[in-house]
Amino acid sequence: MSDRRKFLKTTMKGGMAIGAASMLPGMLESCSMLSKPSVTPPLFITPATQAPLEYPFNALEPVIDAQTMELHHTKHAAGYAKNLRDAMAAESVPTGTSVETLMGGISRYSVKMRNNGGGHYNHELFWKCMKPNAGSQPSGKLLAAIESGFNSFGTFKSKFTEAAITRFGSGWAWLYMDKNNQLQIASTPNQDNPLMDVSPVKGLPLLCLDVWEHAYYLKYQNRRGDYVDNWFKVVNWEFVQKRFEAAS
Ligand code: MN3
Repeated sequence: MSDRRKFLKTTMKGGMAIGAASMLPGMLESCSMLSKPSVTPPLFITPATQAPLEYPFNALEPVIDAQTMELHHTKHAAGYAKNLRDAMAAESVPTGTSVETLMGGISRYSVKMRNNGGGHYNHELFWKCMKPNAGSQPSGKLLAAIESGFNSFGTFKSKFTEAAITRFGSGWAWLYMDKNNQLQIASTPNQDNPLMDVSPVKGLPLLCLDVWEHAYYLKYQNRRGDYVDNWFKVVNWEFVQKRFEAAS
């Protein structure tokens, strides 16, 4: 059974198990949307709790300092996860509902759900997109797709950097796959992401970069460009590549 079918089956079981007839139209809509390749969540499905960080807080030094990582993971991101669970309880969303499902129908929920659901999802993906001693660029099918979509890895890097540094205020930069399985670069404001039905850019996020000041201010202060340049040294291209291959 493909991951997508497994995911849909699990989602539907979750929807049926609670017996809440009022949830079904929403679940069904989400499911039909999730059946498109652009939003199939490959490799993992995000619950409303934080996964353990796969490396120590100081592992990404000197690119990201330990204090920033610790505050970011245990305060900022933990706050989004908690507020998301509170919103899910207040708005009667079954606790087993994946965050991906929630994102696809986020327009039906509160601003609190949108901000904290996005905040939680984006950070869970962000931690996985980084690792210590990372390789400098992707390889295999992902590299080929980047070269065909953006001409070269260098051009991809400049475009992604531009998306990250020109995002006014707080937000995220993305490499994502659109509904035609094409790679795209975009940025979103606040904690929005391409899985959200309210987002003007839609698709499956493959790689994300947090450009909120809390992600870099202690070390880089106002120098977001330096943070973005250095961040490429810790991108976990193996993870992004596996995610890409699972989705395409
Ligand atoms: Mn953040």
